[in-house]
Amino acid sequence: RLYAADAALAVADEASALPEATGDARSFRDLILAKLTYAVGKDPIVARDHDWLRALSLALRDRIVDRWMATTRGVYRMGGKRVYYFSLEFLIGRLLKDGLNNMGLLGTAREALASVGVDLDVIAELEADAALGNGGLGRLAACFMESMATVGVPAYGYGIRYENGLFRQNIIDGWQTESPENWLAYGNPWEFPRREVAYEIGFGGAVEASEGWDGSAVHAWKPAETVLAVAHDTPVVGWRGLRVNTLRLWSARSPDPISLDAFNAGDHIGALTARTKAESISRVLYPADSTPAGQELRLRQEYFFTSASLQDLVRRHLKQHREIRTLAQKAAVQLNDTHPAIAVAELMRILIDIHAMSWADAFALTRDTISYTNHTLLPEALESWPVPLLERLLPRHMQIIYAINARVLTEARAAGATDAMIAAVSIIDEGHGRRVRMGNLAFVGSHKVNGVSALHSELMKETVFRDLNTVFPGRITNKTNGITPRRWLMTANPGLAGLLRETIGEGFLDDAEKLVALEPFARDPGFQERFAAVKHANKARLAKTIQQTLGLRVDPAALFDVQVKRMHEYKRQLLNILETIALYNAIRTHPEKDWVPRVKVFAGKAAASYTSAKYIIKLINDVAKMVNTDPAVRNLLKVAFLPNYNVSLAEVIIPAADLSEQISTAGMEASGTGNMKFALNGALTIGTLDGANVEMRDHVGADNIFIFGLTAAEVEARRAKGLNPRANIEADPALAEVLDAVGSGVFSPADPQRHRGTVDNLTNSDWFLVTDDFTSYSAMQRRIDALWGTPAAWREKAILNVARMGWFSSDRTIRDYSDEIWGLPTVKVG
Ligand code: T68
Repeated sequence: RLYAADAALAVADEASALPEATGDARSFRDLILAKLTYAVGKDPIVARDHDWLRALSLALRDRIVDRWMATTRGVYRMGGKRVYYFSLEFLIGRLLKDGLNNMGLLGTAREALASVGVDLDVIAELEADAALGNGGLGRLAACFMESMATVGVPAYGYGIRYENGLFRQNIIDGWQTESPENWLAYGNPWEFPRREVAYEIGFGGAVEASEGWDGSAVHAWKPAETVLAVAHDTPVVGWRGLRVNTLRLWSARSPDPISLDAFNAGDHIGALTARTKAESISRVLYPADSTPAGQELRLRQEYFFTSASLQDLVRRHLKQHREIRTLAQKAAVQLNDTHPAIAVAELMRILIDIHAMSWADAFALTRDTISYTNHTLLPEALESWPVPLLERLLPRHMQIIYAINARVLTEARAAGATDAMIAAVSIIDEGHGRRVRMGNLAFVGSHKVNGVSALHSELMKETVFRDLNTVFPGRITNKTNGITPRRWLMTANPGLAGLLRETIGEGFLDDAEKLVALEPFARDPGFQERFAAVKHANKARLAKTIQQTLGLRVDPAALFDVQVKRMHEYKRQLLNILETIALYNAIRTHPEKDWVPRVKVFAGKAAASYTSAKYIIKLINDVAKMVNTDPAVRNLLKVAFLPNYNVSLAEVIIPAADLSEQISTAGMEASGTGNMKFALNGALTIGTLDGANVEMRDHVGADNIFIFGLTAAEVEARRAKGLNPRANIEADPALAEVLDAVGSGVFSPADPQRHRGTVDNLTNSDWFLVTDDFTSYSAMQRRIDALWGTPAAWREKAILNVARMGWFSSDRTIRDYSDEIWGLPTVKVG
């Protein structure tokens, strides 16, 4: 381990010993102009903003590439272990500003462009937002990639280069509609296509068994179809540009671009069908979070990128180390959820069928190499595939899965497992027409299995993996999520980052936990003023965005109360909008009271097929329409639903929030990461004791976070005993009034029945306990109003949140993975 730590340091030294050209605006301007001329092919006189963006990106990329090669060379030379992060999603967003910031070139680039009359902020807005992910899981992968480069973990991210990422959300007459988002329309300056790095991925066909030299069975899979996986590499720059890792995304190609026989026979369309089918694998990201797609194309995507990535890393390992048996010492494969869980069977196939390893050796090596992160407990979200589908698409893998299962069940039986336990730990679910449980496959094929917050990891042991945890005690561990402070503080909130630097110096830039140095300033009136001024400027910027996109004027002096995240019933945007209606009613009934002006900001996408979530979007927009034009509320309340939530919009919204809504039904949000972004940017949180909110309370202090509602244990108890939403509604007249209004069409006069279903569902079942938590949520909101009336007290809490959120840096998370799962050293930054 010491050896490897030295190696990482040597890599950093080599990188920083490169010729230093940073900080020189004139030479950087010359580089931009050279790119504009020779790579973009434009004369500066006629260049448009997009041309400048491309030229700047290519100039920055040159600087990054120097560090990239130094890192890659250094890692190779030292011969240490690499991490391979397997994820079907990388929600990276824009890369320009973050890249400039990490390379120390933000000021340089701004100055260089200004000298040719170009505004960096204007062109940076033109960059496409790479939305190769749905939500938290995909964004976590992006934060991890940046942190691994920062703390010196040599890593490859492996995923799919979707031509169309997450859909664009349009709001038409208050309803969500979806259209494709074409992020590659203007090309992608960050990626390097590697046509020569291509692997064959097989599907279907049959397995031929023969006798090996020693009489053992030898299996050869003869796939019926082959698709090519072609690599596209994007450099990922760590903080201060000291190390640069690689994000390698696979694109699907057909080995035969056209069937000439069919073409010559006159079937011009049919000549292309094989190609279209092959290439459809990397066409589009599945837009459902928390529900498995369940379709064959999805399974093809999963196997496609998993197989390509394993082939690639095994090839790299053999080229460097010659010996397959040392794989686990040199490679750590982290599975981001079960989407790549087929890796367990694929690695076994590679080791046994291709490298002639014995079953026992292969399984030990596989388990030592792989580990798995779980992101959800929702039973409906756990992936499983019908046995016949797997058998048809991946016949050899199905055999291997059966064989793994047989051994696991024998082991469990020997350890004293009952029939019920055997049924629960089995990879094959016999209850629902024989399906392969990908979570169980990932679990048994991993040396460590982790949850993403302390609460979630504990609940994993009690629920989904209860019996597996008994058979394999100690395998489950916790790794609380984190966020990268480079993107979510420095780049997104330069005003706050600048103020912090002036106040506590630069230390926090390298180590977010040094933000605690801010604590002594929490009550300092001078500092509070400056802190509030930064927040106000961020709110003015968001107000401008709201005005431009919705034509709605909001006052930056009002309390900005924000809920932005995927639309999901368990996240309870419905609780928020119902309470908003209650507030609206109260303001109208008691106009004489001294109300706190609030702006309710919502944003988030619903899966296209998730009807009830789409109705919640519509309800928010129906309420907005009425409230925003009602003179009776006198600007005391505004409701804004911002369309097309993505990383770039988050970067504008989060720094402008006063209040962060993290109000999921306790026990259902695995961690949350938006919660961390808001608090780091000085918003106070109203939240349940769910996911990482629990640990946030521990860190910021119970006085500095607004916790309400039932605990996870209480939720479980109420569900067990039977929910009683009617009683809850009867007990709270304000809630009854709200539901009456919504159900009878007060907010949808043209279609009074529109929200009847939503209200009926709440009244009759209320699985997410909206009516159970409504009263305490509402009461907490009024306490928040009261605090807002004392700005000094509010600001003190907000500042303490910033000071105490450093632990939630993804650098800390990555160090934890490195120490306890990957067995890798990390380096200090700075
Ligand atoms: C999220 N999961 C968790 N899933 O909901 C969140 N799912 O609590 C946690 O903070 C975050 O993961 C990171 O750990 C997701 O975002 C998905 O996006 C998803 C996508 C496809 C299929 C299933």
